[in-house]
Amino acid sequence: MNKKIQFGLYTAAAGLALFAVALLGSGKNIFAQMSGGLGSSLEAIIKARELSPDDVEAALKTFVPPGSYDEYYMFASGGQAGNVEVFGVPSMRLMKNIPIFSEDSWQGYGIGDNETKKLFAQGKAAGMTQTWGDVHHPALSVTKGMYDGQFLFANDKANGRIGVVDLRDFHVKQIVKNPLIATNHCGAKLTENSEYYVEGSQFGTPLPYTKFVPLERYKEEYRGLVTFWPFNRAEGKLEQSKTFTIELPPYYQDLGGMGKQVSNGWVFINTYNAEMATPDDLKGKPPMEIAASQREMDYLHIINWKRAEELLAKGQLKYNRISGMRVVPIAEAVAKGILYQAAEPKSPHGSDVTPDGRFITVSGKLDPHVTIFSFDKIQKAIAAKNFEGKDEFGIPVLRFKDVVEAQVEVGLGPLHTEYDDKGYAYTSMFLDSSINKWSLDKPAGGEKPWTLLQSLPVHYNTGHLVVAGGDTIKPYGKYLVTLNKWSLDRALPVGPLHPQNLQLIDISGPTMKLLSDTPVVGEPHYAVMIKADKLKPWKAYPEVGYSALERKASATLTLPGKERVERNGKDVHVFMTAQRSHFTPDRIDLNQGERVHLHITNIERAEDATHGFALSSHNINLSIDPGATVDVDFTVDRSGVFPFYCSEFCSALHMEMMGYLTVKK
Ligand code: K7E
Ligand code: CUA
Repeated sequence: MNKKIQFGLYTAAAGLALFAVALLGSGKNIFAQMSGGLGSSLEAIIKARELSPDDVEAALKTFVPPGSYDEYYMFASGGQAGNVEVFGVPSMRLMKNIPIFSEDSWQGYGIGDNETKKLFAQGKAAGMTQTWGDVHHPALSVTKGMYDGQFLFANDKANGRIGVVDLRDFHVKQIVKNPLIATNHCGAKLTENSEYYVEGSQFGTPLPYTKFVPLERYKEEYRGLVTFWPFNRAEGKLEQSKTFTIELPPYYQDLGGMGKQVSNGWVFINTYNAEMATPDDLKGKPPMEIAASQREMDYLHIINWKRAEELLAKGQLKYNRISGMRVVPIAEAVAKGILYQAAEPKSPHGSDVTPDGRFITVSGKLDPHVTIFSFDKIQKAIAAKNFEGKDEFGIPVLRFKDVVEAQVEVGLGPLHTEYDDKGYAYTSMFLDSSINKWSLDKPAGGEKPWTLLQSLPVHYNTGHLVVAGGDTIKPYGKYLVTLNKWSLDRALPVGPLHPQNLQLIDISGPTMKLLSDTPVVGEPHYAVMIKADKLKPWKAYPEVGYSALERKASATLTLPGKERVERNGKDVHVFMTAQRSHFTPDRIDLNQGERVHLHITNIERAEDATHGFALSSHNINLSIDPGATVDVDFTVDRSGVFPFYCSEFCSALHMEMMGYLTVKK
């Protein structure tokens, strides 16, 4: 549309919008200041910036005035960057990076400190320390099916690991490695009260993956699995010794939907590559992407984890110990009524349970439909033992027509589905580059059930999408963010590697409306959005040097006046404090070959008074929050004079906050 005509149309629409804002505003009379509607200066800005009525409306809906807060936190996976990024919604301002599997020198994460070394050591894969990860699915802890704002979990698909973040300080508390599998994917879901974190494998491997078995024995000896990790909330830890694992066929496990409410106790994991194709193109095998897409149907695993838990507790479930993990064989899971399957359309992705737990939506990447399974029908078919047969592993397969409630033709490349608070579903369409809204069985607006209602173009190639609270039993609705894989022309060019693109969409009305674009770095997969008031992060560690977190603070805490250097043979312990604008001690004299243990306590109590500790030429940078103690051990193996300084601009005399570490040959 011609911008001038648009501008003409503008006055009515935006005038109304502003009027609404004025009415809703907290008593501030915007109108009075605008003398007769819009105000000439506002009109001039709109004209100069060539804004359309929709642009102005979007701006009004997303603008968060300086000093004001956003309504929601969004935690978005950073993909190969190995982190989770924290955004405010609706402004989409980036507020924090939470490094989990990768280093972050700003936060001194993995840049010399002992705590990260310990975390990375917990997360070794095949005996090797990994300093990156591929985060796909962040998940928030839940209580009675609702986000409680206490913990954040994230999986590392590349190395089969899980990180646990404490949302009191936004620090990683634990990284666990599943010793059975190389890669994971469908985890990132918690049971209704965070009893378990549920981790599913991705690519089939021998169990454990560190055992060599040739690919020729794929069907016989390769397997997938689902591991249930009990979560000890008081400790903030997943307990490896209490896990149980159910062995699954070596189809590629994709995504898991946790049962909710009526279906609590069950998990639904879709799979692809039911063909069990393995790659070998130089020997003329068909390409994997073709070989793994031959069959019309794949399998949805339907797992009664509650029953497995109960039988285990009673000693009535047989398992093998593999790499210290309790692994229930497929045959045992089938015999005890724990594992079933349903046929599902070709190459599915997404397995998303509705908030009431009655339906499970699965998207066929190569099928233009989303398929909605009915939990009730699944239960009835299981009770009636109404199976069409078994798969190659003896797992009963439910008849597709017996368990499907509906199929909605949504278009090309459906991936993930989330739900709002009004009976609608939203599916991300990778190939069509759109978000498609459709009705569940009882849409609030009275539309026909199971019907496509709107397709909103997004830019471009959406992967996941998130509705505020979309993963809970009572979504908040209101906003949806689509996490797009390609940005193409949506941001200033920055070289051949483009940013990814997050787009904020208003879903509060009968039709979806695009509000904003936010280019981001790192590939976003899933994200979760929680009401801001659910989080109560600490402003400083509760007591100087002591926190509930494992910082060994009590052992190495240094209080003012107690600073000292203790020598014990070649070990030199330096108990140091940091306070605006001084390190005490600020001179450390060492001999080459000595082993230094720095214990630095930030004795500030003031909010935001973080100090850094950068030591030249030693690959060390620490970030020491108020009240925290950070430890670092290293051997001085080179002589020289090495200044250290505070790397956080903390005060007017910050530049003077420094010292020397000297090493005599
Ligand atoms: Cu669709 Cu790993 Cu959740 Cu990415 S997965 S998009
Ligand atoms: Cu402390 Cu700068």
